[in-house]
Amino acid sequence: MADTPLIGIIMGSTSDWETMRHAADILTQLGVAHETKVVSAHRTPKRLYDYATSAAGRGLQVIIAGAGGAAHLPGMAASMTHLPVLGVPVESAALKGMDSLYSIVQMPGGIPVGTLAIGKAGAINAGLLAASILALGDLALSERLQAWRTAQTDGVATDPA
Ligand code: RP5
Repeated sequence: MADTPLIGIIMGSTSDWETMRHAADILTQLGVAHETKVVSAHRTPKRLYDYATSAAGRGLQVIIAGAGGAAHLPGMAASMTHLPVLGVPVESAALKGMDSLYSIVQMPGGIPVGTLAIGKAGAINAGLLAASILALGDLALSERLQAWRTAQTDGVATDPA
C-alpha cells in the first residue's frame, strides 16, 4: 500500500504467514494501510527491539503479533511500545496452539496483550479488532466496518442444506 501503514502485522516466522495473512486480508478489504514483517523474538531479537521501539514514531497505531509455540513475540513487543498489541496464537504441530495461547494470554499485570483465538479465526478477528480501534477516530473507516458487518449478516443462509 502507498499510504503510511497504521497497523503493523508481525509474526515469528514465514511459517506463520498462512495464518497471519487472514489479518492482512481483512485490513485490505477494509482499506486500512498496513505492513507485514517477520520479526522473531528469539531468532531476531534486535529486529524486534528496533521494530517495537520505532513503531509509534513511524505512525503505527496498533500492532498485531502472531507466533506459535513458546510465543513470546506479542508480549515482548508490548513491553517495548505503548501501542495496543493484539496477539494471535498460531497453531503449533505438537500442542495444537495451546502452548501458543497460554504463552500469549498469560501476561503478568502491567503489560497487556489483547489475545485472540488460536489460528485463522484469531487472525481474522485481530484484523477486525485493530480496524475497530482505528475506527474510533475515523468515521469513514467506521462506516466501512459497519458495511462489512452488514454484508456478513446478509450472507448468512437461513436454510442449512
Ligand atoms: C515461532 O516458532 C514462530 O512464530 C512459529 O510459529 C514457530 C515455528 O517456527 P518455524 O520453525 O516454522 O520457523 O517462533
